[in-house]
This record gives sequence, structure tokens and C-alpha cells, in this order.
Amino acid sequence: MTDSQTPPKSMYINWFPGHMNKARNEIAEVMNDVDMVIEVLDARLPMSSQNPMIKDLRQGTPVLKLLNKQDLADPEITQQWVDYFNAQEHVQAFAIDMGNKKLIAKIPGIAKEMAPIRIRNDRPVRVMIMGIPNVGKSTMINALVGRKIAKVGNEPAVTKKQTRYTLPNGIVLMDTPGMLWPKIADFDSGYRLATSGAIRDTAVEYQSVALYAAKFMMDKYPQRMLERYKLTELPETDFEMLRIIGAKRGGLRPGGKIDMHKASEVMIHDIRGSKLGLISYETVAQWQEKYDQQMQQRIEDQLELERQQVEQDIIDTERDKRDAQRQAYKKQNAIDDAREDRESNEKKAQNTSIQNRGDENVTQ
Ligand SMILES: Nc1nc2c(ncn2[C@@H]2O[C@H](COP(=O)(O)OP(=O)(O)OP(=O)(O)O)[C@@H](O)[C@H]2O)c(=O)[nH]1
Ligand SMILES: [Mg+2]
Repeated sequence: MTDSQTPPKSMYINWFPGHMNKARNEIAEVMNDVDMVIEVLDARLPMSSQNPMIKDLRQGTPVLKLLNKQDLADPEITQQWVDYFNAQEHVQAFAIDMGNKKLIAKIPGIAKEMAPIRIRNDRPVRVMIMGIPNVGKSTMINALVGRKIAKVGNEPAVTKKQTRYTLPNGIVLMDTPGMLWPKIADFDSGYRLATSGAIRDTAVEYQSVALYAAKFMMDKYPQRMLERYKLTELPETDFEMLRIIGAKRGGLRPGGKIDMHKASEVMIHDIRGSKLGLISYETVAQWQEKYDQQMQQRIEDQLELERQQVEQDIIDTERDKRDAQRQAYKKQNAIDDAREDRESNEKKAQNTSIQNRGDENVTQ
């Protein structure tokens, strides 16, 4: 979605309830026994739906990244993401949707191929399925097992605990609860996840998610917004857009007041349910640009740090010079004082000797 200027911290979206932390610990406990990981990503937001905790948890374990729900995403952009992931080391990726039996049937063979050979021959291949909430992990388990064995539902956090399923073809599948991570550092990723349905609606400021979605659609797919909501032109702001949607789609209340929650619901349901067409929330190029900007910022920060260091060095050197001059001045003063003392002592000694000699003459 639209890349934003740095918004206030309070607007960032995060959702990491206790059961996700528990799920993470339970995955870590069994990770040693896992031969390969299937990481289920959302094809509409492949990068934002990539949980950084999974990379840490799996360490070197081979991973098959499945960009699920491809039936909701722009196929061209999805292909660019598949190519992007396949270029990574120890990673295989392809796009899929749970209505596609042919693609689902490919998974067991690939899983076996990716698992290390020594394990393959001795015992069943243990495959752990991981990913963000509501991305389709349990649906995938059911598709692989061939019957409705795991509970699924169109809301996040349906699967509550790790569960094993044995397939007849030498594979053990482990379903895991959907996990997000403690701090979603990228502002847009948080909103994309919330828009897609990976974050419980009651855990977010629902209207601000709808506004974000409306702004994204107005920027990226204006024609679809015009057609869907039967408009001749788009309003100036996302807020106005939401008001219009509310007015047209059952949110008009007595006295002309607009029910903004109802309007938000319509906007979010329409985008999630592909009523606005196939939508990819993010592209490889967008992320590449973001990455380049971050790199550029890092270089600029480093240069600024070095500049400040040089400035400080100059200040330090000048202070040292002044200190050295002060020391030299003090030393010179001390030398001068010592010389003056010596001269005055010598003079005194001379005077005393002259006086002594005079005294001697007097006494003779
Ligand atoms: N359009 C579409 N919907 C899908 C696809 N795969 C799964 N779904 C739907 O996505 C919703 C979530 O599916 P689940 O399998 O429960 O997701 P999960 O990843 O197990 O979710 P948690 O257990 O909450 O982490 C359900 O309504 C599924 O029908 C797909 O390929 N395309
Ligand atoms: Mg599940």
C-alpha cells in the first residue's frame, strides 16, 4: 500500500498475544526434529506476511515458501515475488491456492526432496507448517491429508496449539498456531496485515485500517473504486471516500449521520473478498526502493557520525594545544621565577659577603 511518511508511534499496528509467544517457544522446542519447513505466505503481501521470527526459529532448516491465496492477488506481481524468493539460498517458492488440487499435490514430493537425504531413508519426513494467522495453514493440512481434520475459519488465531498429522506417504505434518511477531517495525506492513485479515479486527483501530485501505485503493486502483461504488470521480480524501461508501452502502443514519464503522466494514470486506478485483498490496520494486532508501539513510547517518567525530577531534586537538601552551607558559614562569630567585639570592649573598668584608676591616 502507499508508503507513508514516518507516522506517530501510536499509529503503528502490533498484535502479539500470549498464545503466540507460547507457540514460538513450543516450535523452538521441537525444531531440532523438523526436517523441513513450509512457510505459508499471503500472496497479496508476501514480504509483509513473512514473519522474521520464523527465520530465527528454523535456522538452517530448508524452507518451502508457499504464496497462498494467489486467487486473490495480481498474478503478474505474484510471479515477481516467486522469482524474488527463488533467488534466495536454501529457499524454494511457488504460488498456490487451496482450490488448486494439482499444485497441492506437488507439495509432498518437494518436501521430501528438500529434506536432508540421510533422514529421508530412515524415517518419515517431518514437515512443520508455519506462517501468520489466517493465511491458510490448516486448510493446507486438510488438503494434504485429504479430509477435514484440522479446524479452519476465516478469522485469525483459529489453531491454538501445535498438532501432528501422519500422512500415509511417509510424511508427518505439524500444524502450528498462526504467529505474528512482537514489533512490526514497518508501518505499512502492519496495516497491510490488518487489511488482509491476519490481525483480529478488535485488536486494531478498525476505522484507521479502512482509511488506509481506501487510500491505497484510490492511489493504486482508482478505476475499480469508481466502478464498485458507482462514482463519476473520486473524492479528495480517504475520509470523504469512506463517508461516501457509508452513505451508499447502508451506513446512512437518521439526520444524515454516517455510521463510519459500517462504512469501514464495507470497505474492508470488499477488499478482502476481492469485490474490488485481484489485488497485490505490495510489489518487489516497492520493497527494493524502501530497502535502497534505508541503505541510503544508513550511509547518510554514518557520514554524519563521521563528520561529528572529525569536528570533535578538531575541538579536542585545539583544547590539547591550548592546554600544552598553558603548561609551557607555566613552565616558563616557573623557570623565570627560579631564575629571579637565584639572582636575588646571589645578590643577597654578594651583599652579605661585602658587608662581612667591611666588618672585618673595621675590627682589624
Ligand atoms: N481465497 C482463498 N482463501 C483461502 C485459501 N486458503 C485458505 N483460505 C481461507 O482462509 C481462511 C483461513 O484459513 P485457515 O486454514 O484456518 O488459516 P490458518 O493459517 O490455519 O489460520 P490460524 O489457525 O488462525 O493461524 C479460511 O477462511 C480459508 O477458507 C486460498 O488459497 N484462497
Ligand atoms: Mg490454523
